[in-house]
Amino acid sequence: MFAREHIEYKALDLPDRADLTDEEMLSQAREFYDTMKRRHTVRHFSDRPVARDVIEKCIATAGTAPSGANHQPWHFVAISDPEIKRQIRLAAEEEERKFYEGAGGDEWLKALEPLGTNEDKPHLEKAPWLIVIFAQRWGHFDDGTRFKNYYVPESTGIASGILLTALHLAGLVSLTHTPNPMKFLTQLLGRPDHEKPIMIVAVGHPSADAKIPKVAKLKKPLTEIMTLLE
Ligand code: IYR
Repeated sequence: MFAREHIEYKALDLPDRADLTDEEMLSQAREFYDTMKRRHTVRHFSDRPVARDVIEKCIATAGTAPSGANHQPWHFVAISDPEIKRQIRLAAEEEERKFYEGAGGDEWLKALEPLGTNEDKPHLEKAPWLIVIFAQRWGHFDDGTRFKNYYVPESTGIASGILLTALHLAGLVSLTHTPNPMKFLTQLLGRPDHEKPIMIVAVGHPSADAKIPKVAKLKKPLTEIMTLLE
């Protein structure tokens, strides 16, 4: 499908990828950690709008993610249309109602208690943008025949992480929302059947009285998430 040609990494015009000293590297790594430590999932949005160009650039950034065989098995639908947002909210709240009324199961519902979430999802209308991320189970050649995609959840997961990072660096807040089941998004947004909706990312600015759950500040210490074998 793709010609087996290569280009020299060194020949790419990447001046800011020049060799860093160990100190510079550590300082860059620290700076980025401090930036990312300030990312929080926010559920309360103001109605301050966000320019479409910003959303487009953040999605383009997500599209730089690595993927299985470089098939880039993702599609992003960016919605600011109030009527479509309203329809998504209504459909999501219908699914969430069943979930919180018991379909989620005791263990799951208990795990969510500290977050204080419920079936009301006003942010799906309030946030100026919703980005719905789809994973493509397979791709199509120009002649319409199918090819298989590889590591689809991993690839779309990485792209989603890069999207959240790009939004944060653009000064925005986001909320990853995963109504269960999410199939209604395929129909509502007119996407093909081979695409699986994986999450809705609500994007915007926090409201003046936005709150985050206290537990969200508790990240596991490095010693717990890392094993060092030197
Ligand atoms: N989809 C539900 C439930 C929910 C599930 C998880 I896992 C969360 O981290 C938060 C919520 C909802 O959005 O309310």
